[in-house]
Amino acid sequence: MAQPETSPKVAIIMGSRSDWPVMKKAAEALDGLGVAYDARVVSAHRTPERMVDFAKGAKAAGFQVIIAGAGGAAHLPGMTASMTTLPVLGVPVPVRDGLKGIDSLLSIVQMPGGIPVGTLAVGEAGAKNAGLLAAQILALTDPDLSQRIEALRAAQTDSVPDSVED
Ligand code: RP5
Repeated sequence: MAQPETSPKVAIIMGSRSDWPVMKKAAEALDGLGVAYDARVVSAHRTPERMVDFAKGAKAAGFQVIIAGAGGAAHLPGMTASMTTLPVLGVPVPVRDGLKGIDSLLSIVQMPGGIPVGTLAVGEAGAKNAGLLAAQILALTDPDLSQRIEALRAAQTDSVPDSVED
């Protein structure tokens, strides 16, 4: 008999509470597919020890995918990826008084070879896609989840009208 899940397989971490309005799109995508997650604030520069503890312990804690969002000089995804071999999906968050997310994007996407971060689009679309991509990774070994993703794709296709007006 299948054992009940004891811990979520997806971690959503972000550098600040101010990232949550964007990062909750990842959470909503996971909610829509029935995938449990843990969301928490882990700052690379304000709480560096919390980041190290999280990243080094993530695999033992049962996580299989990490979604990491940060803005500005966005070290969190890359630093987290350097301390775990779990896949890390990076979401560039646009910050107020920042460079509209270009700063975050370049900080996250330009990882030197050897420590990969799968970087998504800037902002809400990137966060949503990070949630969907995390689910697709888990679905490689979860046929029921794979079917839910197929159904979501089909519903999305069906929702697109072919006419330009009602
Ligand atoms: C980054 O600094 C966070 O990821 C956030 O995007 C940005 C601004 O943080 P707050 O000043 O709003 O806390 O570390």
